[in-house]
Amino acid sequence: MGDKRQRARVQGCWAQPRVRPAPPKPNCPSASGPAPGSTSWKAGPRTFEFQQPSKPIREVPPEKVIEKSGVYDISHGPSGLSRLRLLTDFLPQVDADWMFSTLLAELPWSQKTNYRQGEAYEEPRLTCWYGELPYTYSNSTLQANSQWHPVLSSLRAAVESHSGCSFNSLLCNLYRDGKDSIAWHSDNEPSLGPRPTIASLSLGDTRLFSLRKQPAPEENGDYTYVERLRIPLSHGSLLMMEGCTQDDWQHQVAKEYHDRGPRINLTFRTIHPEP
Ligand SMILES: O=C(O)CCC(=O)C(=O)O
Repeated sequence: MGDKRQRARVQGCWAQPRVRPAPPKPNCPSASGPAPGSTSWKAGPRTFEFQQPSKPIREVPPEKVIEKSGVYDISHGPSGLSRLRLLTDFLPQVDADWMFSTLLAELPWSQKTNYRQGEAYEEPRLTCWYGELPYTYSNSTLQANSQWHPVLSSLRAAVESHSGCSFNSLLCNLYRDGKDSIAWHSDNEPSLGPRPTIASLSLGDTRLFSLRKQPAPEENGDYTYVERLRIPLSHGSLLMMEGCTQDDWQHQVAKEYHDRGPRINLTFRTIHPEP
């Protein structure tokens, strides 16, 4: 095959002489050409001058994911060390299974009403509280309740012996489906005392537990550039939040827009009498 013919085949068609087609005529002159009477269009090739941005370009830090058991020092300031400990298989699967169905059926779940700027709203989840003292957050109080369910007492003993910490109270959360959630917050009520250790045990469907660092004062409450972490909390896992985690970070369980089954979260805490 002649060289010319082969070249034309390779190009995918029987090539015509290579004449560049005329650009299509604009159907909206004002959008693609100069305004009538404008002179700048005729002034010759346009030049672009690089302008140094007045502010340095800031990158949003990529979200980190913690999935494996381990000890994670997530920050060293400004208040001090913030540490997480994750144990994905704290409970054997068979125990996690029967404990989940027992607690789902037998705990006195109810929906709490909170107040923000004097306005009442229902929490998007169910809760119940155990402890000798009441617990107040979001301007409403869960009354003291010393009638610990036997499964909760045995879980408290297991968490205490694993962690070496003691806990006198327990907040139970039930997320009925993916639409139930808990918004960004820190567990920093005065009754929890300084630098509280909180042990969070999960049963049921996996939900994403997110953390975001508190912004520096000069950010004026803008969380755009803060560090973020995501931890899928699975059936039978234990997450300990320690040190300054409640001072320097917030956490949430966001709504999820795909099918999620029920999940129970047990957060063991120590409550101190308020002055
Ligand atoms: O459900 C969870 O994993 C988090 C619960 C929580 O943030 C809380 O009880 O303060």
